[in-house]
Amino acid sequence: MSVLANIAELVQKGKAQEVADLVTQALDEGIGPQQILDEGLLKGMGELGVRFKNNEVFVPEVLIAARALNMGTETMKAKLVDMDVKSVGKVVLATVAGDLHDIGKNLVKLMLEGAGFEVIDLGTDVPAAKIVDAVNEHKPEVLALSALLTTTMAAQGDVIKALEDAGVRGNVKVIIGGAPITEAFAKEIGADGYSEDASGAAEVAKTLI
Ligand code: B1M
Repeated sequence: MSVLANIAELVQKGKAQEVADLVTQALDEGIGPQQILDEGLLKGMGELGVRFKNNEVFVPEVLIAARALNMGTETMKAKLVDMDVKSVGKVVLATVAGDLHDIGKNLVKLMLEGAGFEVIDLGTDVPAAKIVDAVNEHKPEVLALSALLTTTMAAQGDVIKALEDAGVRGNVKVIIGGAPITEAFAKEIGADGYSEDASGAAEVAKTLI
């Protein structure tokens, strides 16, 4: 089995340390971080996602796999993030209220950092009021919001409304993303930008500032 196929399988089994070791091995073999992500880490999570949908695995297995995946991306962080890059701007990043999914958000963070942004990560399940407070405190050029559930995507609109109510909407560009999000939805709620993937989010952020 190839090292990437092995990574995909071990993510599904939640073997965090083995995943980290194999990511290091893959990097040593000269495989690029993007390929390790797409054909190893995310492939594994994608396959597990199908089994999750079919009720073949349940929340605990998916959580353990998520931890393994995050350890894999952490192992690649140094490769994905050029530490010498001068900060091109500040981004406040969050997964919106009611939503605990953080793998996509963490990838967005890595890509933004790789593009030279300083990222203030508020975590998951972040209420709109807390996001407005962070915008006021940190004065970022960009606010990046992630949502993975059809039941939480509306919370991205709530954040924009809260920024308007606080009189600070004009101070920050808002970009949104996540599996159920579309360009049309971004327009509908008045976001400034949308991307379907993490590297696109960094590109959109750059064009907005
Ligand atoms: Co959840 N979950 N989950 N889950 N989970 C999904 C999303 C689901 C599609 C599974 C399914 O049924 N097929 C489904 C949503 C259905 C829907 O709303 N339409 C679902 C459900 C229903 C649930 C629960 C309700 C299950 C339950 O309890 N009954 C529950 C909700 C909890 C909550 O949030 N309140 C739940 C819980 C969980 C876990 C906690 C077990 C775990 C999360 C662990 C964690 O994140 N630390 C989990 C996981 C892992 C998944 C799946 C399997 C994988 C998601 C993932 O991380 N994908 C997922 C099924 C699937 O997607 N195949 C599923 C990899 C990640 C890289 O992709 O986050 O989409 P993603 O990010 C992408 C893009 O979307 C984009 O960039 C990334 C790629 O480059 N992107 C952005 C993301 N944010 C962006 C922001 C941007 C731009 C791009 O700009 C700012």
